[in-house]
Amino acid sequence: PNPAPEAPCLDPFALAKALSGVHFIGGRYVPARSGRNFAVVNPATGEAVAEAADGDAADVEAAVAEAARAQKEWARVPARKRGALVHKAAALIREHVEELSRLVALETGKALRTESRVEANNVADIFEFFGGLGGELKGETVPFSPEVLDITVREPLGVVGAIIPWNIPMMLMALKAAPAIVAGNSIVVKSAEEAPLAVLRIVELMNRVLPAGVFNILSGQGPECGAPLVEHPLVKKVTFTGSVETGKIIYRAAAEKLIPVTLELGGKSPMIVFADCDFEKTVQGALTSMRFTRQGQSCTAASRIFVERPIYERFVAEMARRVDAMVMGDPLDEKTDIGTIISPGQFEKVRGFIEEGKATAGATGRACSAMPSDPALRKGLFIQPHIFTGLGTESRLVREEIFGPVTVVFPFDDAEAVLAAANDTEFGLAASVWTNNLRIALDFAHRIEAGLVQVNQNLVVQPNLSYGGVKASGLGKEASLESMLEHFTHKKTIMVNMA
Ligand code: TXE
Repeated sequence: PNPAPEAPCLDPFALAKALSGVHFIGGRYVPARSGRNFAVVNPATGEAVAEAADGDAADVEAAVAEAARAQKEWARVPARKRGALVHKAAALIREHVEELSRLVALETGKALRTESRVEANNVADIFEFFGGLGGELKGETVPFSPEVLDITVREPLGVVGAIIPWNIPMMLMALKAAPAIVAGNSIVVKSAEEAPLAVLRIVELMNRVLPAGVFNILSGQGPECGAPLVEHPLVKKVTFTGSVETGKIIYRAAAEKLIPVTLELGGKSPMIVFADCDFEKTVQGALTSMRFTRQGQSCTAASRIFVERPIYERFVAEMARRVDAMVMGDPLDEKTDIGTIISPGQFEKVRGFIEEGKATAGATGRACSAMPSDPALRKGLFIQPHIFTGLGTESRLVREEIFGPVTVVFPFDDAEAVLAAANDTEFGLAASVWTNNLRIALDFAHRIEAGLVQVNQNLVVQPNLSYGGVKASGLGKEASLESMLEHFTHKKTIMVNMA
């Protein structure tokens, strides 16, 4: 049965209901084998808007069996044809951008205008980009002798297991599924408990074009549904975005099976601002990099900002003034800049950090932007963005990933000292340097320990640029041709002796 409407549905509440209680396996919607569901809650009101199928090992078994069957056929489809089909399916995503934006805003609390619509457009871009790469699955010829032909070919890995989080669920799924599928693998995704709906709809849309069983999705809890997927003997590659703790569990399970993993974990990204920067552009960059519009729930958020002393006071004041002018409210309202935190658990965690910061001697936490006044949002998970100054470098707010609308700002006088401070973290995902001095910019870009360093700009998502962290931020890259070749194929060597 197909419970969801064929045409784009701009009523996210109706669509959420229609998508209730199902996985998408082998080309069709199916309920959980156990018959159990769990509630999907609108974080702006606290109300349940849908039920999601509560997957377990039996559902994993069914999905992996379908994926393994389909993969054998899919790998035999010429690579350019596979790409062309993914590209065609991307057009369907593009037609449904508005629908998907609303649905993801409803389930995640991310503001429609500032975050959710941007994400939905990125998803279409990602499928389009990888759809164009089928012809790039090329090997090499390796010179040996005139009588021997040595060549390499790129082969798919088999069934890929993907585990995704809730902060940008559609985009993080697309970055895994698009290259995996074009490369000739099939995929089983386990969605995040908090955001199972928009990704489910995307899988159904893609299945209108792709053969049944190539792209499957399960909803469920991490240990009950995610763990059996990682452990399944027919899953030959795992790709994960989420917390460091879960990343380690998944890495261990993959090691038992000796399969490759890609891990996209957390961050504590530094933003280094020199006094000669373009002040206006840099303050704006701080706000965008901090992702206050997504309530700071971003692994690349500029969560440690270092500002050269001469402009420090002015910078902090201007940041606070601009965040104050942002509108926090109903994520589905076009006027809203800032939405909600995802779940009560994350809400309490972030509030704990804020309370700890406020209780720290010598520290100041400025709460910015007004809480929404609409009584319908009384139970919403809204947290005012906080800018902390005066914290010591050992504070938990400075060392741990908060994943909320909180940034810490420090003044600095010395370039070498600030570089050391920026690198003094277990993470290494992203960083930015803001200066008009090219020599300093490039020197810092080389010496900052991170997978991505930007100079005078914020995070620009581009499917053709590889992206991924070092240190505790992860293993491997996403996006780019390289991620498809390195992480979703293996290179087979073939030697033909013609003597
Ligand atoms: O993450 P989890 P949570 C960070 C961020 C946040 C913290 C906790 O700091 O505060 O993680 O968030 C699945 N086997 N990031 O609890 O637990 C789970 O069901 C297999 C950063 O949401 O890592 C979900 O689908 N799977 C991050 C996914 O893992 C398991 C984005 C992520 O959940 C599992 C999100 C298990 N044993 C959180 N346990 C980023 N890098 O952007 C859980 N899961």
